[in-house]
Amino acid sequence: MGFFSGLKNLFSKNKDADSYLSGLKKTRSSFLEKLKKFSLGFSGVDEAFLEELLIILLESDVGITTATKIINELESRCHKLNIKNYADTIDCLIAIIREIYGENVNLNDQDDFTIILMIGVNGAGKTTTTAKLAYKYKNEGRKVLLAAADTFRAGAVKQLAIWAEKIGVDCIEGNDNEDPSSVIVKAIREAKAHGHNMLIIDSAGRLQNKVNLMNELSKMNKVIYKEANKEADEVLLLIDATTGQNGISQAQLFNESCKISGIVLSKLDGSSKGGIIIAIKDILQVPVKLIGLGEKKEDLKQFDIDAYLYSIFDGIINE
Ligand SMILES: Nc1nc2c(ncn2[C@@H]2O[C@H](COP(=O)(O)OP(=O)(O)OP(=O)(O)O)[C@@H](O)[C@H]2O)c(=O)[nH]1
Ligand SMILES: [Mg+2]
Repeated sequence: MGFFSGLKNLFSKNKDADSYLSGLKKTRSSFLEKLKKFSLGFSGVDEAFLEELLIILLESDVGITTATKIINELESRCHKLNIKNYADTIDCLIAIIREIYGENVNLNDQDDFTIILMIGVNGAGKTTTTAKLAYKYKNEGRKVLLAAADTFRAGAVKQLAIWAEKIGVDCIEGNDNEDPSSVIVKAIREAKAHGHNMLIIDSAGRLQNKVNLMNELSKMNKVIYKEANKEADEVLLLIDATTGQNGISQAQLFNESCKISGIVLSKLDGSSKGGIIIAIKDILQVPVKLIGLGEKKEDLKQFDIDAYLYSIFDGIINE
């Protein structure tokens, strides 16, 4: 059984299969379009093929370091295994990408009082994802409290408060220009007083190169530690999938001021360049834990590398 057949088998049992297929439609058709020309007149894994494949990987935001690693491994493996036809070459390519990514890592959300902090640049999807997570955990029977700690952007607190009302969860609303750390303190005290077992903190958008704003993040982390006697269970960095390679430097710089535990890749439905997932994991060793596949509250899915690869490569190999 080829590697891709194994993925297909796993995919048929995945409850999010339809969402993956429709959410990754753009990435898939862009990939199919580009790889299609290889299937006709394929003459083996030669220099011209590898060069063109490298370009396709770069165009999909895999990044030069990771793309080169994939290409080198493909060349040596196809040579070693004497792979000569198109289908086996693509099968081998998918297996290599899967190996480079590694295993799926679930959200660390089992604590009796779970704290999740959302961070990221402006407009990346923090507030929407906070709401989507609140919806998910409410459905799982958790008592959810949201902390609207974006006191910086006008209307940001209201935006989350409206979501909270729609979903039916509690929300601590910061006042305009209030220190976000003070909103966090209030929220942790509220959660402890009223038995909330899931606190999700939405924070203001910040550029990764603005030192003061990045320092504010470390302060927020310290306050969490002081009030809750533990670090946040998850510090999730939101990256907009349409951002491109800048997402890598965002992840690098955010990780320096505030240890990130996972990435949420938002707006994957609007992007044809899902390759950034592989690059981030390979370069920073930070796993992608969630993906955003739309604007609605149910459009957040747990990231699954097998489902992701299947959805991107579906239709490329005729089995
Ligand atoms: N298509 C699509 N749109 C999304 C997704 N996630 C967020 N959005 C949209 O992206 C826009 C920005 O989302 P927000 O959640 O407000 O982003 P933010 O990071 O909180 O923004 P700031 O608070 O301004 O920094 C909104 O219009 C969302 O509806 C997604 O997965 N898919
Ligand atoms: Mg926001």
